[in-house]
Amino acid sequence: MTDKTFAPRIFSGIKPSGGLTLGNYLGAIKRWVAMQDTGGFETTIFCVVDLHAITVWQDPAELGSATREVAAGMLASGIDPSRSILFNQSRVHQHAELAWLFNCVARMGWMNRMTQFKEKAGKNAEKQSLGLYAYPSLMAADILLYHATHVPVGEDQKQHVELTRDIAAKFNHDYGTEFFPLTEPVIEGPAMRVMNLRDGTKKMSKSGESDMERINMTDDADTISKKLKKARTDPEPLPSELAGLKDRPEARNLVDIYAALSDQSPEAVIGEYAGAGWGTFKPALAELAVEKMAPIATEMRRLMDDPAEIDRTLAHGAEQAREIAAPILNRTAEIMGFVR
Ligand code: AQP
Repeated sequence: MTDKTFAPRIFSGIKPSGGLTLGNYLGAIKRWVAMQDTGGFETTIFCVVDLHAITVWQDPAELGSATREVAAGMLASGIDPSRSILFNQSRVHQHAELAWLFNCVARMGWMNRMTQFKEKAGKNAEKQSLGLYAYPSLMAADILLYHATHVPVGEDQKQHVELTRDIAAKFNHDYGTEFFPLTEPVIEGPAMRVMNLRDGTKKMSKSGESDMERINMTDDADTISKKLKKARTDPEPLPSELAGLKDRPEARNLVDIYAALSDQSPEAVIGEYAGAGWGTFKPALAELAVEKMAPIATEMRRLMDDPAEIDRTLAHGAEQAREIAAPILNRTAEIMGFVR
């Protein structure tokens, strides 16, 4: 293994902390499929990050089914296990081991700046798990364990990928090596932050309180249509320029969702619907969302009917992941001076 040249390689993951949402699909999975198919990457690695899920309480009876559901969502959307490595994180123990090494590289001050921890912990920081606080260090391990050069993520994860670069740079500097790459976040496209359908200032999340605030990837056609038609908006029609959506977060969100689903820019969507009222735009959006998402939901349900097959796919992916991860962890330990 040379220490300086890094083949273009992608790593990204989703935590099984609930069912997948349209945010996960547009902000992550849809883009991963495109990168797998036409991105020109040497290796594409996608992970169900179950160790991240337990940073907040997960019912053991549900963690397994959520893990399989996330895997089914990736497979149904076009992640192909013969071309990408797909596995669940806890099966590859090197993630946790490298995370510990990185806990000793990362600085408290860096962790204290992480906005996701502040948002998730709220006023109850003292009662959160140590794991939630250390989450970004495990995420850095996930990425650097494979020498991933690019990480496609939504806007919410940008700060964590920057921290991954800080950890790699400090490790390289402290140990006088160039062993770890400085990974680039890939944040592009109109749906890098899909918002809650009831409150356009909040992110659409798996664990949000009301089911009406998100589209689940398992929702059927009627449910998708109903949720989009009931999505909160304002009384104004769509403007003729994108700038007219400033300070209209719910309207902007629906335009961005339309753009991402139809592979257009938000400007092109505004060009087509300038002056349209919600009575025109919402049914058009609902029809488009049903056309794109309902077949994925049907395929997800088919895959989830055969959990043993999903488990075989994840086990095979874990074997492939370990082949890359084990030598990188061993070399890291060697650089740090461990007797192995
Ligand atoms: N609303 C979103 N818009 C765009 N991208 C999103 N992602 C998540 N929500 C949106 C992207 O999906 C990938 C996996 O994220 P994750 O599920 O592992 O973590 P998260 O961002 O914390 O997701 P949730 O839904 O908010 O989970 P909970 O509610 O359990 O905390 C990432 O690339 C993320 O950017």
